[in-house]
Parts: sequence; structure tokens; C-alpha cells
Amino acid sequence: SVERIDDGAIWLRAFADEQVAVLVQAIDQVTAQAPFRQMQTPGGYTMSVAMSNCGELGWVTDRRGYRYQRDDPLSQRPWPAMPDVFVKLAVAAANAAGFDNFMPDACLINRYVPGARMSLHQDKNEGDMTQPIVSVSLGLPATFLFGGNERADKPVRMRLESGDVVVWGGPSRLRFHGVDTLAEGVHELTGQCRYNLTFRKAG
Ligand code: MD3
Ligand code: FE
Repeated sequence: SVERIDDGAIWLRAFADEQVAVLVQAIDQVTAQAPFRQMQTPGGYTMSVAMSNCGELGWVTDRRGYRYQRDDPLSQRPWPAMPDVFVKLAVAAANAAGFDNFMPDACLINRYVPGARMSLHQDKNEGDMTQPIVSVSLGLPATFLFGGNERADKPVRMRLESGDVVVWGGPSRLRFHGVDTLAEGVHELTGQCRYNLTFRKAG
């Protein structure tokens, strides 16, 4: 089903259902080259979400700040290429949501285990805010928090399930958002975790 959450925010429920297994295999291949790691925030906290990247640019954070860069800081080598199944899915989802010319150059792979969460934030490190972000949920379900344009705005809670894809563009692009603490569970394809892929035009 296709559901409008707000201006520019489109929820494609079960859009990736048929591809969940191949997507998880591709995550395993990418993260064999660029392992999941828990990064440091500029303020010195260790993120509870473990991350990796593929594509031309990868999102990183450390004591120096948040940014995109071409090389994995662990290996000092370029991030693995974006698998074809990732690119095809991201472009198809953007098209289904009405964004015609989307071509991602960055894919951030987030891994949540029970207890992990992502506090309310805005995605502001990308070069072109007219380009949407495509997010793909895999594995355990999570409660997503969709806030307003100000941190203090009370977020709407949305349960994202494996195979759900959400496209965030237009007036929704700079909304505050986060993920509530992941509950315990076991998923047949991912075990005790949730993955989220976010596709962006970062450069
Ligand atoms: C709404 N990840 O990596 S994806 C992130 O589930 C991030 O891992 C979350 O937020 C996750 O930055 C949520 C959904 C998402 C991504 C970007 C957005 C929602 C958004 C940008 C604007 C508004
Ligand atoms: Fe975000």
C-alpha cells in the first residue's frame, strides 16, 4: 500500500518484501569488507546503533564532527560499491513516491540490537536538500518517531516493519526524527536485529 504521512513523506508498506533475503545477503557482503562499528558523536558518546556504508560516500561521525567521506576510516579504503539490488530498489521507491531523478551516491546501513535507539535529529549533512531520502526497514520491527520542524514538537509514532520503505522529501526533508529503543525479538532472516538502509544524494 502507498500511504501519505505528510507533504513529501510517503510510506510504501511491504514494498521490499520480496527482496528482504537478497538485501540481507548484500548487507553481509558489504559488511564483510566494511564491518559494522559503533561511532563516536562529536560530544563523546558512543552510538548504540552500529553502522557501515556503501557507495561513493559514507556517513561518519567522530570527535571532529558529522560528515560524508569517500574512505572508510577503519580501512582508509573506499567504501564498498553499492550493490545493484540496493540501487534498483532505492530508485524504484523514489519513483513510486513521485521523485523522478533520484540517484543515490550514499547508503548508510544501520544495525539495531535490542536496547539500541536513535535520538531525535535532523539529517542536514547532505548537499542538496531537494533530493529525498529513501529508507528501507529489514528484520525486527521498530517504532519510528516522526517529529516536526522543531526539536520540541511532539513526534508521531509509526511502527515500521520488515520490507517497509519510506521516502522523505520535499517539506518533510528536514523534519526531526528518531527511533525508539528496539524491543527484544527474533526475525527469521535477520535474527535479533533490525537493519535500516538510508539512501541519499550526499554529494
Ligand atoms: C525523516 N535512521 O540514519 S530512517 C538516519 O531507522 C536515520 O535507522 C533511522 O534517521 C533508522 O539518519 C530512520 C528514516 C528517516 C531518514 C531520514 C529522514 C526519516 C527521515 C529525513 C527527514 C525526515
Ligand atoms: Fe536521520
